[in-house]
Amino acid sequence: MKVKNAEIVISAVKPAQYPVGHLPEIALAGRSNVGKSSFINKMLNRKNLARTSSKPGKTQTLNFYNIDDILHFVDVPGYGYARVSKTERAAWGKMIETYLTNREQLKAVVLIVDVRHKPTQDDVMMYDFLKHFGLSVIIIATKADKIPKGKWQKHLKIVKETLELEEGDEMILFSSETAQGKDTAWNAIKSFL
Ligand SMILES: Nc1nc2c(ncn2[C@@H]2O[C@H](COP(=O)(O)OP(=O)(O)OP(=O)(O)O)[C@@H](O)[C@H]2O)c(=O)[nH]1
Ligand SMILES: [Mg+2]
Repeated sequence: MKVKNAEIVISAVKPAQYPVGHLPEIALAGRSNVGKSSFINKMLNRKNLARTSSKPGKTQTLNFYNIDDILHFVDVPGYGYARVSKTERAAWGKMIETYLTNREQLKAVVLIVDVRHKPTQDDVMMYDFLKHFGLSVIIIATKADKIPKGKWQKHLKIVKETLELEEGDEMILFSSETAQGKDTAWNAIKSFL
């Protein structure tokens, strides 16, 4: 997909702030610092549209990006960041849950995991949560550039087995450094629009 225009529409914390209209939405979920915002930037060929950081917890709101008036990407704050208070975590949970479970425009969730590591308990919980609510899921195993090619298959197998990936849920090896997997990811996303 050749993206011409991509721009932030709004940073929302509650439904009243979500964009109006009927553009289909694809949400990005995953552990804090896993590379959600980097994924968005790479998919859009933009360096820093979605703000990234080497420190976890950069994205704190639901950030809606309009892509050529065809779809919205929704950057979701990451989970599993230890240095937030219980109260903050509860508010976070409520905000994400409200969005993921009530948004008619939401067509699929891209769940991003780090291909180098076995998915965490939080990753498994998120996957189960998404499936429980009947959402379509695309798994992106990112940071492929950080492990040698010879180890990719072994790591993908661990991701698949740990998440207990359901038949039909696509898993795509990706890198925001090299753009590996970008076309495959776009095809997967387009199949849900
Ligand atoms: N080598 C490599 N580094 C990556 C890749 N994707 C992300 N990173 C790095 O990982 C760090 C976190 O990336 P972000 O995109 O900000 O992660 P995030 O999931 O949006 O994080 P939060 O907003 O805090 O939840 C940054 O330092 C990125 O440069 C990748 O595919 N390869
Ligand atoms: Mg982010």
